[in-house]
Amino acid sequence: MISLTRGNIVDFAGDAIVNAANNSLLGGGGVDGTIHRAAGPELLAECRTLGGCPTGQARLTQGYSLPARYVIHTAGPVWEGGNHGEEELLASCYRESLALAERQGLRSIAFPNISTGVYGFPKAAAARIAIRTVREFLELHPEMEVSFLCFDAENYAIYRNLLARRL
Ligand code: AR6
Repeated sequence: MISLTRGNIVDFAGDAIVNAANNSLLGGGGVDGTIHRAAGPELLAECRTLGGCPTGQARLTQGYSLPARYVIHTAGPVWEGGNHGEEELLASCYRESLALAERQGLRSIAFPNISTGVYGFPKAAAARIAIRTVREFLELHPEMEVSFLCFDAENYAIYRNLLARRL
């Protein structure tokens, strides 16, 4: 099942939220900074033990002070014009995050719009990749509940239109 919500991902009270992190996993701005502030300093302490995360892959931590039980950290691609494997790397972020959740027995998971902030990925293209990749995964794992958690109005409108049109 796919749902769409406009809001702040740190308020999501399901099994896991996904963090749009960087390769260091040591925090940053945007949604990453908000998640670290809301989770508390234990999150950074656990992230320090992980040794980073290659672009397109995902790592699991506890959620600490967050309502969500776990955080799945994924490093999205920086948009460099589209000819540097950005689309496949972004799809990989969604696929690897879902696979990690499924291996852990987590059912409800919320995604932010990975790479569409500081990393500059065009929002409509990113949304199409996110929706397609999640739908493909849900065909094999229909028990999973995936929320797209849009913070900004532009992303929310893009997702609402794409999900309604099944494109
Ligand atoms: N809840 C949900 N979505 C949010 C929130 C929030 N609280 N805050 C922002 N967004 P960005 P990136 C949306 O820049 O492009 C960090 O410094 C925002 O509107 O957070 O993947 C990391 O450490 C946008 O649509 O992530 C990395 O260095 C989306 O989250 C770098 O930024 C992603 O924006 C990652 O850049």
